Amino acid sequence: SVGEAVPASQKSSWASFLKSIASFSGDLSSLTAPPFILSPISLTEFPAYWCERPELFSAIADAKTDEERSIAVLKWFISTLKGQYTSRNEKLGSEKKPLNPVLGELFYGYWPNDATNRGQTNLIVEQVSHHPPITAYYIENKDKGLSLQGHNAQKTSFSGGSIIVRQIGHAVLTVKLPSGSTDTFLITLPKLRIDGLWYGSPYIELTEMSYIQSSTGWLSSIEYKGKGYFSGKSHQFKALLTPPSSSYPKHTFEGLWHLTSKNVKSGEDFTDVTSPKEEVTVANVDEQGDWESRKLWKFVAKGIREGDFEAASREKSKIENEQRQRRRDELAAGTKWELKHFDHIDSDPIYEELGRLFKANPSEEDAYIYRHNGPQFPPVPVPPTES
Ligand code: HCR
Repeated sequence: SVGEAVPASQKSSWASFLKSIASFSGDLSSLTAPPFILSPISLTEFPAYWCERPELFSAIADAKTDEERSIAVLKWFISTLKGQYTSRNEKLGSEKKPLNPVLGELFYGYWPNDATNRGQTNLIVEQVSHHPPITAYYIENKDKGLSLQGHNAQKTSFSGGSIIVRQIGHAVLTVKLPSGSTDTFLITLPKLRIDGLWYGSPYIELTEMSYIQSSTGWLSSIEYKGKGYFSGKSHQFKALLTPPSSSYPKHTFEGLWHLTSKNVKSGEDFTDVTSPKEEVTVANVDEQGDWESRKLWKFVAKGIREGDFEAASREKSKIENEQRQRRRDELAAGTKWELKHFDHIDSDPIYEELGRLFKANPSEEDAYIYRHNGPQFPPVPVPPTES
C-alpha cells in the first residue's frame, strides 16, 4: 500500500491522485489532491525566493569587472536554490501542492535597506494566466541599479514514479553600471524531478543544465545531479564559468546547492546558505487589497493550517466560482481581462540575442514586461550604526 507519510484516512485518495498524475500530462495544478499534501501558500509568493539573501543580490552591483560581476550573479543564483526548491520541506514537512493562483492575483513585498547600505529591494508579482498558470514578476533594487524581470510556467509529465517538471520562462537581470552602460544577464531555469511521491513525502531534485549568459560574453553553465551521481549526495551542482568567445572555462564551482560549495581550482569557499535567510516583508493581510494573495486566500489558508479542510474547500469553491462567473461575464460582454502591471510580448529580443550565444533551447520565448506602475513601498529608515 502507499507510503508511511500518508495519513491512514487519505491513503486511497493519495493512491488515486498518483494514478491520475501517472496518466496525465499538462497542468498539475488543476488536479484535486488529498488534504495532507495541500500548502496554504500560493504560487504567486514563489518569486520572493529570488531575493531572500538581499546582500548577495545587491553585491552584484558592487562588482568591479565583468568577470567579478558574472561570479557575483552565479553566487546569488546558486544561493537562491535552497529557498526555491527545499524550503517547503523545511517549513511544511515535505514539498506540497501550492494554491493555484487566480488570474490577476497579486503579491507585493520588499526587503528594507540596512546599515550595510544594501539598498531597498521591491517585489511585484502578478498572475498573468490561470490556465496554464503563468506568474510574472519584477524585482528591483533602485538604489543599486538592479532589476530582475521574469515569468514562470511549468510543463509536467510522469516518469519512473517521479513527476518531471520542465520550467517554461526565463529571467532577465539588468545591472546599470557606473559608466552608464548596462550588463544584462539571461537566466534559464533548471528541470525538476519530484521524487518520494509513493511515500507521500515529495521532495525536489534538480536535473540537467541551466545557464546564465551575460551580455559581456561571460557564460555560466550549471549542471545538476542528485543521489547516485558523482558523490552520491543529493542537490549537487557543478558550474563552469567561461570567458567571452572562449570554449574553455576559467572557473569551476562545485558543491551542494542547499549547503556549501567551493571554487574547485583555488579551494576557496563559494556559496554558503547554512545561515538563516530573510523573508520578504509584506503588508498585514487586513491592509491588503482584495487581489493580493494572502488576503484573497485568507480563509482557504486558515482552513488548511487549522486542518479544517471542509472550510478550506468551501472557501476555495467560492473563489473559483467567482472566477468562472467573471470569465462568463467577460465572454458575454466581449471584453478581456486586463493585466495590471505587465505587457505581454510574443518574442523577447533579449532572450533571442543572449540565448543565441549558448544555443538556448527553445530559441525563442515570450515575456511579460513590467509597466513600472507598482505600489509605493514604505521607505524604511536605515537603522543607526552601533558606535
Ligand atoms: C512544480 C510545483 C509548482 C512550481 C514550483 C516552481 C517551479 C515555481 C517557480 C519557483 O521559482 C520554483 C518552483 C519551485 C517548486 O518546487 C515548484 C513546485 C513543486 C510542486 C508544484 C506542483 C504543481 C505540485 C505537485 C503536487 C505534488 C507535490 C503532489
